[in-house]
Amino acid sequence: MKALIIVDLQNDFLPGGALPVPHGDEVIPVANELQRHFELVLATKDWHPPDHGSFAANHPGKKPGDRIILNGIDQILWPVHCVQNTRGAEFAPSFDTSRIAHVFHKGIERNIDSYSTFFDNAHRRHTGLAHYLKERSIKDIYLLGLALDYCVKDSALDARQLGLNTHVILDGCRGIDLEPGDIDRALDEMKRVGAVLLQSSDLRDKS
Ligand code: VGL
Ligand code: ZN
Repeated sequence: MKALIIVDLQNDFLPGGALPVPHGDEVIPVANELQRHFELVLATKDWHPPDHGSFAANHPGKKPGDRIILNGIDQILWPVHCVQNTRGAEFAPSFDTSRIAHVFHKGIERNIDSYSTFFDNAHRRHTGLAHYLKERSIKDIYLLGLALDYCVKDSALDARQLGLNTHVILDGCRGIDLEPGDIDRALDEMKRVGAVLLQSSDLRDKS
């Protein structure tokens, strides 16, 4: 069986949100339409406590985009975003969530960020997704969502390390490009580890 994993389609990552991914809203119709090609649909949420260490506001004198060492690990500082149980952390209203079997949460611990939907950035804690897939003998995953150069990329890299056949649906993703070229570098990195990059039309033609 193959699983569709929809990454972080939350208000704060959409235009008008706290950490908007440019054109992030354009992936919602793709996410909605593609679900019927999959028996299993999973989703993730960035889900931070208010005192999360990735927020610039929690480091006096720092601003979004600055880099610090957080708990021994390189960390980019972001605006306050996706705070647990706030509107910014909710799924986008136009995102069809009716077929989502399970939502995996990440970024819950104050002292460590988590871009990947599998592990935190130090690879110490897992979200439960790897175990969930293994229990169901799912080896083929299809990722889409936000942001291509952070959460989608890191999820694809971890998925490859776990030995999963990993596909990234490019027209279902948008990136931040904090440093110009970040998106292109993310595509190169994912290709290098053997992730398959494709378009949603490739899936529609087949089923
Ligand atoms: C993400 C930046 C900060 C993501 C999460 O999900 O791509 N990016 N937190
Ligand atoms: Zn975050």
